[in-house]
Amino acid sequence: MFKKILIANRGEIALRVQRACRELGIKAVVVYSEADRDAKYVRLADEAVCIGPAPSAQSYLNMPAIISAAEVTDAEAIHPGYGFLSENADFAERVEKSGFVFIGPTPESIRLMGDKVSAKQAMQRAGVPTVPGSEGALPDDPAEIKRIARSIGYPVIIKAAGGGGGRGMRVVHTEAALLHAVQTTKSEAAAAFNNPEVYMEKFLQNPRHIEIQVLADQHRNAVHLFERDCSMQRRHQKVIEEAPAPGIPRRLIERIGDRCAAACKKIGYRGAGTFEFLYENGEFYFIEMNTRVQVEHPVTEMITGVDIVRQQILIAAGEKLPFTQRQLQLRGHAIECRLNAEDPYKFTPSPGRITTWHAPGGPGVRVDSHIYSGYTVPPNYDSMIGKIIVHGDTREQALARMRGALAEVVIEGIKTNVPLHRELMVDANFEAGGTNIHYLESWLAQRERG
Ligand code: MV4
Repeated sequence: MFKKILIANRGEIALRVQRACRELGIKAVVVYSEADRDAKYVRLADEAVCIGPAPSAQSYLNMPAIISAAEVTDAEAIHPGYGFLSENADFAERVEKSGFVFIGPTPESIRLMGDKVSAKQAMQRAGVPTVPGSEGALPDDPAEIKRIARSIGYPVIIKAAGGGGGRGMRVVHTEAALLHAVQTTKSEAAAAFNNPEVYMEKFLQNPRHIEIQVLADQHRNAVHLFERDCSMQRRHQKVIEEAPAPGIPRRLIERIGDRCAAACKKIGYRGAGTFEFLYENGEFYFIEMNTRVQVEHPVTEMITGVDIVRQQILIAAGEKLPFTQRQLQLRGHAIECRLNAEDPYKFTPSPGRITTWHAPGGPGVRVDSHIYSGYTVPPNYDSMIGKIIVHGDTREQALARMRGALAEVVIEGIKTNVPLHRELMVDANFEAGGTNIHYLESWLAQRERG
């Protein structure tokens, strides 16, 4: 097993990874920017290395600085967390070329999934159902593009191969708008991703966003850890996640989960990963795969009892998965509310000093956060400052526990989205379960109108 791991991230996930290291008896090195100098997890770490000034480009995205920090501290492996360099194939490659273990998939897997056209083709070949669309990237011939759109049927969506997570896409409702949309998406993609390739899909109008968590070791074992429902989002930022997904037949999840695990084996995937699907009218359609640990991994940990970050580390060290698919059982229901330092209804960031913080607690309540009374939220990074996760025997119990947890929270000095969460937890449609990806934005618009 590793003796020392470097954590190439910040905030709550840096703390989360550090906790997993401690439990495994592994020393944790954190890297930090000048803006994170006073963070509690920096002090808690066995060693800490300042890697640059506040802007991410000069710190958390600074590959040579991070690799040098691993060298000077004698770390053996690097955990990238989420965001930043976590899905950067070149970084994974440089980590391994420098003699460290990258705690994640191979650079080849990251590259395969980073290109959404190759990802979709690989999944199709592996038997994972995908959204009907173009076979690979769109050709240049305008007549051919029109023919493809006609065969799919309008509305269609044009997506950049280099995009993902909502970047570089355009919906097209009529043939009259098609070629211009393709051209615009291509030039934006060339500028943003240095890759002009685009592909076309049938546009699904009211889907839910359901994702499947997988774990695969380096010995051809792969399992799925069931699903998460991440439909409650605004502008591609998830706000609430839960597991299991309300109202989706278990046999359907088992079937799609088995396909995902089989696909992992087929492509030689290793580590934790997430298959993103759109779910509409009882059907699953693969859209993208994330090759990192995700923000919402705790809801899966709560319903399975599996420590996903611990497993990432063990897999990277070459160990076998300690359970089979059959040994994994779904237990109860979990809900996560993301805590953001922002105006709860206008969503403008609200960095600054947290004067008071009282965390909620009690049975089935978990708080993953690095904040404390007196902590200053820097203005340089994402506004997420933590997560409240609850577990219950039933969805009703989980909901009751989340309402209780949110009622207990005291956070003063900055604005947070806690008031928004309190409202959503008593919303009749959320309570009923199964709302789609557009629900939150229409709820907010409705609320605005009064
Ligand atoms: C789609 C779609 C409808 N039809 N693809 C947005 C993020 C990226 N991961 C894929 N996205 C979508 N792809 C087809 N063929 C609708 C979305 C979408 C969406 C997906 C998941 C969660 C939130 C979303 C919000 C708007 C659009």
